[in-house]
Amino acid sequence: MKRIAWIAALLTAAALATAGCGTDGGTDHAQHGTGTTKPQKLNIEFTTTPSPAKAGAEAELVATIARAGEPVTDAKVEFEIWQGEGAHETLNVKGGNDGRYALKKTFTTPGTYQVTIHTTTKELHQMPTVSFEVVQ
Ligand SMILES: [Cu+2]
Repeated sequence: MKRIAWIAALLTAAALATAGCGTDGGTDHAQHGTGTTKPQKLNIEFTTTPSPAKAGAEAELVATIARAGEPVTDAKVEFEIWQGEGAHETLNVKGGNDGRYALKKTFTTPGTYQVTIHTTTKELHQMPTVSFEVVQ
């Protein structure tokens, strides 16, 4: 019973996460009917180079995406970036080689930023939010 409730909560969270995403409804939840089992959760890691990023200098923001230890090369990735109560900026992220998705960006204001990594694969959508620092 407890387990079922947990799974239901997960499914609800997944549905909410998808609904809450700013993408154009293009999230493909089609059943592929290939007899494959449940989509496997992605492992999404975020780093900046340099870390911490420096205000006024170009930084590289990198998401590394894997599934069951294998790089995911065909995900659609967007970084939604904001600081405090500031405006959110959503940027398409190119890449995918070796599961590495990166973009270069220059931040002018130091401080703590949030980034939501909107990640869409054929099977699922995951959007973890992490914070990173920009220093003077
Ligand atoms: Cu999303």
